[in-house]
Amino acid sequence: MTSVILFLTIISQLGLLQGAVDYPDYKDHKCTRTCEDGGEIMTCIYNFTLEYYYTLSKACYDCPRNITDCKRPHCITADGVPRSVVVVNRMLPGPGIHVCENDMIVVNVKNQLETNEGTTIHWHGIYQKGSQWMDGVPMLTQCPIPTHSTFQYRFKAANAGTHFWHAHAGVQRADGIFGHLVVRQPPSREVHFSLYDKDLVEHAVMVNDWLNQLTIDRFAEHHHSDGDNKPRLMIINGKAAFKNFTYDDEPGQIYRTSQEIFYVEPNKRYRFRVVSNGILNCPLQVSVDDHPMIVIASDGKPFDPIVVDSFNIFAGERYDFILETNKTIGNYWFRVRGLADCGADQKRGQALAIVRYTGSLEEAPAGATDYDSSARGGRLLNPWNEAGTESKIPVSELTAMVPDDDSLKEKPDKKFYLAFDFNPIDNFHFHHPDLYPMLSIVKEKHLYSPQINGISNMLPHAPPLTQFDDIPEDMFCNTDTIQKNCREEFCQCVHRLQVDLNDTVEIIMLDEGVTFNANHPTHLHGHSFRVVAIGKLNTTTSLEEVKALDEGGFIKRKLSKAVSKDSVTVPDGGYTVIRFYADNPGVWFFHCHIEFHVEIGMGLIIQVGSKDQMPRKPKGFPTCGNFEYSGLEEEKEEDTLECPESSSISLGNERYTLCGILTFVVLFFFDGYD
Ligand SMILES: *[C@@H]1O[C@H](CO)[C@@H](O)[C@H](O)[C@H]1NC(C)=O
Ligand SMILES: *[C@@H]1O[C@H](CO)[C@@H](O)[C@H](O)[C@H]1NC(C)=O
Ligand SMILES: *[C@@H]1O[C@H](CO)[C@@H](O)[C@H](O)[C@H]1NC(C)=O
Ligand SMILES: *[C@@H]1O[C@H](CO)[C@@H](O)[C@H](O)[C@H]1NC(C)=O
Ligand SMILES: *[C@@H]1O[C@H](CO)[C@@H](O)[C@H](O)[C@H]1NC(C)=O
Ligand SMILES: *[C@@H]1O[C@H](CO)[C@@H](O)[C@H](O)[C@H]1NC(C)=O
Ligand SMILES: [Cu+2]
Repeated sequence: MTSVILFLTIISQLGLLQGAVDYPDYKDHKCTRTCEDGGEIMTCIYNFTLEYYYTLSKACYDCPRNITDCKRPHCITADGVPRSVVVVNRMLPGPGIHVCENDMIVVNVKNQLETNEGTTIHWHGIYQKGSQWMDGVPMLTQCPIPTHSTFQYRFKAANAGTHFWHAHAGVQRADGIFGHLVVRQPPSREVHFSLYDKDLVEHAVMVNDWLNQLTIDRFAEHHHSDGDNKPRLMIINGKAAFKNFTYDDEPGQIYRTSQEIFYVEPNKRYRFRVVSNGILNCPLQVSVDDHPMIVIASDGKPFDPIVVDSFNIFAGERYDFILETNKTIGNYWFRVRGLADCGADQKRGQALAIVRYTGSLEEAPAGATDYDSSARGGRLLNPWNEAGTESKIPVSELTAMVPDDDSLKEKPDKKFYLAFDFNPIDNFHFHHPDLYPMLSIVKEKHLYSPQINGISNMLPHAPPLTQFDDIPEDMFCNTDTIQKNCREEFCQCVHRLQVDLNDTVEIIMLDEGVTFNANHPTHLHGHSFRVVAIGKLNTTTSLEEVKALDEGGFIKRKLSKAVSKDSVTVPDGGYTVIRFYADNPGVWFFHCHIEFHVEIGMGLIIQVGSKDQMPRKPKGFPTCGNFEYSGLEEEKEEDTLECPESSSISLGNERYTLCGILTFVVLFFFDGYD
């Protein structure tokens, strides 16, 4: 017996047993703790293993007939519909990272994707000042992490708030590579500390629309044929009770996978932290039956509390609210209702979770569960494509609780107009100009290209942040440099805006709104920005109209206490004006957070500072790029040059060059220790 234990100890120390079981959920991670004034700063290490996986896998045994089985480790239920997923540590969402301000976060990302895809992880909301190469945008800030290899992310949790992490490569984010990232503050640093009693890990809420198949299947069908881009439901913390399961031996009995339950005690004030990992164009209306919400922060930045009945959250945004549990002890629906491409004219998608008071029965809440019943009336924060009113409050009207800074000075140093829309252009990725141009096929198969100023962004073959000199200058373009007429010809390049370090930058984003009633939730990496104006003009608008309004002084900016965020939507037929202070040198992605839009070019990069102002990357940082075998001729020449003719020998009909063989052996040997 002792020798068996000894033997096992030895092999586990050698690491031979670990690989098989290493999918930690980090629910008891030592860094998940109450943040105290003067508390210790910690280094928080996580191992992420990325894999293709499956919902309702063999790990689920008899789920959902036996609901206890659904809670087994590695059992991912999602909405109950079996499908392939891409996940971290066999969880959905992946492991939550909960740390205190200024902790050091270290994540070893191991790419085990069987498809040999590259990957990266973006820490959405962390500015990465001083660790720019950890931002996780493939081909901008780093090379994609190849399969079978591990990349170590290491950065300080320097800015507090409700954030999240997600894959930034391909559409992996839409298939399950996402999780919470919450950076809490000690009481003296948290301005809203006195407003709530509890700020629990389990009250971090991740909401997103969810497909019933791998996103790349839907992507290909939508872009190359007539497949839709309309999800039918959402998941809350990876769960929804959607599919009905029946069994022959229990006729009439329906089983479903579980929905999320938030447990609360009566007469307490709870801080909820809601994150949207929205994938397609599905803004989400969030509400809790019978309870008002006191919204206190967005994207990690506090503002004067605002009491509403519901708020909308767009892809990439976060909202923190306080729920006071002063109602009758019972169960209440926590509702997430889809709008736009998930809305009333589409598949009417929603998701429900339960807020359960201690002392209430384990039963479903009383309220009706149909889509229309989830349309909460009353006061709404962050309306979708509607002008602001007394009861529909745009985020530009919030009052920031972070001090005013240089971003709010009267006159910005740089100003850009960015016109978003879907353009009817023969985008040669989806419309062959001779074989199937837009004009020759049925309307359902037209691909309207989501573009900014008529340009489709593409990624270079190497990341400019860490391999600046490998990108030829003529790969970059923007409205000022492009030579073509992009209304007639398809324009594609590495779309880049350049600003100087310490510039105050103003960006006037507008959505011309000609093709669809859409909107574009836009996210800036590396900085927060102030939202100084939002306006909905009409069903459509144009760059010229917005410019004229602006020049006429009709776009009023809020230059004092404007809300600070890093993600905001641009209303269809309207504008959103943001300001940021460019104090973080680097190459930062600025993009629509709708997966199908950014994936085919609705984004651009903002280069802050010149090449020599960029931070120095860590020693040995991986590189990548094109390879062309230009050395073949030279090598041949070298081989033959040094080879005396006399060393050729004949064996039967073949002639061998002894010298060539020797060279080969030497090269091979040399390879061994290079
Ligand atoms: C990460 O994995 C390594 C082995 O690959 C192990 O030694 C280490 O303890 C793990 N760390 C955590 C935090 O899980
Ligand atoms: C349900 O599953 C649990 C383990 O997940 C098991 O302990 C229990 O016996 C099962 N119940 C039934 C009725 O099979
Ligand atoms: C599941 O069954 C309920 C009736 O119990 C029905 O209202 C619902 O539409 C069904 N859901 C699906 C996805 O078929
Ligand atoms: C319950 O809480 C809400 C939100 O904080 C508050 O407006 C309301 O006055 C409270 N009701 C009672 C009866 O205390
Ligand atoms: C930018 O501002 C920082 C902080 O105020 C200052 O240290 C730095 O020298 C400035 N750099 C440039 C290029 O203006
Ligand atoms: C809104 O658009 C319609 C149709 O293009 C136009 O007739 C109307 O004048 C516009 N309204 C405003 C306020 O610009
Ligand atoms: Cu978009």
